[in-house]
Amino acid sequence: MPAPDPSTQDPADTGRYGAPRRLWRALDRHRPPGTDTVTRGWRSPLRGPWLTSVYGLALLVTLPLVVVTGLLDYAAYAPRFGQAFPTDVGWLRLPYFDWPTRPAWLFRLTQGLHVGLGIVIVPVVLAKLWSVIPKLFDWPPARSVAQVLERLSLLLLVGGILFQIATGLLNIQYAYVFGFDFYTAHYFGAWVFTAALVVHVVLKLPRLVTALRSRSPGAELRTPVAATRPEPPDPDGLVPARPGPPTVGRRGALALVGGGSLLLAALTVGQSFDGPLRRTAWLLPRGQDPGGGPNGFPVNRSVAAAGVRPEETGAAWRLTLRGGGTTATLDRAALLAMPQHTARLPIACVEGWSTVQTWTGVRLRDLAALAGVPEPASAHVRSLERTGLFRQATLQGNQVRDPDSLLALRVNGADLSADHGFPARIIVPALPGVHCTKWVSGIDFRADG
Ligand SMILES: Nc1nc2c(c(=O)[nH]1)N[C@H]1C(S)=C(S)[C@@H](COP(=O)(O)O)O[C@H]1N2
Ligand SMILES: [Mo]
Repeated sequence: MPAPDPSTQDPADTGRYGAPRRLWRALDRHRPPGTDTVTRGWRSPLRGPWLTSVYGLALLVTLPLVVVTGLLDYAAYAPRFGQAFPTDVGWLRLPYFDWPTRPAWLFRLTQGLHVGLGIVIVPVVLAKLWSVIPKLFDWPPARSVAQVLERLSLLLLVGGILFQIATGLLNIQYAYVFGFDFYTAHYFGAWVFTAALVVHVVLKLPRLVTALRSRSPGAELRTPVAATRPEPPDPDGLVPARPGPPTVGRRGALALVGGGSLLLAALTVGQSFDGPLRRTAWLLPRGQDPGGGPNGFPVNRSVAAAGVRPEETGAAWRLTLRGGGTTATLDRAALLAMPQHTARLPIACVEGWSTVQTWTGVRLRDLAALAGVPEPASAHVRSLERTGLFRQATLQGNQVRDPDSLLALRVNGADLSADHGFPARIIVPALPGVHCTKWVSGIDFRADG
């Protein structure tokens, strides 16, 4: 081992924290081979605090919305009935509240924003990571306790967002390729990511403000490629030491990222609309043409996939209503003989797609009265399905009592198709699609919650 070079000796190396300091210095001199070649290759003159902060600002505005709408989607499942996924979240439990039935498009909005924004921010997230990637190779890897903690929070932040995006995108493609439960992973992943995000924002907000003030966006958007200059060297080392010539200006970089987001939006929003627009959602499984006619809208789980047999939904089908000590059994003719109510309501699936249709059937509150529970506090709905997570659901009192809450028998003037839940299905304003149970076989009304 060569003798220490006196010119690099620091007086502090002999002090109280001399040993750790000497260790960092040794690390500093022994950067893993190759990493400096890699970082030296990153010479984009665009990298710098301003551009990083512009992407950061875009995420600072959108990410809280994605997080909050995601948590609202969870709350909409009525976790107090033990039917949200994951069921047991320990002390990460959200306060219980009754999910409202108004506005009827509430869940359509929250799930649409969560999934839609989650898709649209992907180019911004990638651009933001690109803008800071040299920091990943910072050497020595640990300079101080504060720096180690900051890097750990960044690991959770970057790992967290990539994990949430990857699992979310796979889930809406119905690609369950991971070996774990999506809901559990996405829920806990969300909390890890959110905690890291809060730390990151607290640490970096002052720098974001300074960086954004350092350049005029208007001037930046007017600067041609040839006139693009690197930002002045910054304390974080985002600006490369030896910047290369610009191949694209900041305007071009922002246009590329913004254009990418717009393109993703254009190829996905269609899933939230009916008519020809739905077919523009090329990137999504529910963007395909659902066929025409009164039952021509997307099917989540077909009758065949659910294992419900034709003989169970035919003349032999009966609806069993239970409640205040009585049991009522009705066939479809008896239901059709009751007062019919029509409502135009959405089905909104937590996986992002939604549709609005005109449903006709019997009010749930009329069925509750028939079962001897005129003031229901909850209702448990069963279907003919024997297995599957969504073969049953519990509805809150306000969801049973809403005048538009139906056991639907018909849609758009025609009988429900087998795939849409014939002989009868649940439709409730603002209820998550998963709880709009198809092929209903029985409802238990409870007066006490
Ligand atoms: N019995 C039963 N009902 C069900 C489901 C199911 O798997 N089984 N899927 C639910 C889900 S997740 C959604 S989004 C809606 C979709 O209704 P649709 O297939 O009529 O569009 O049905 C709900 N009803
Ligand atoms: Mo769904």
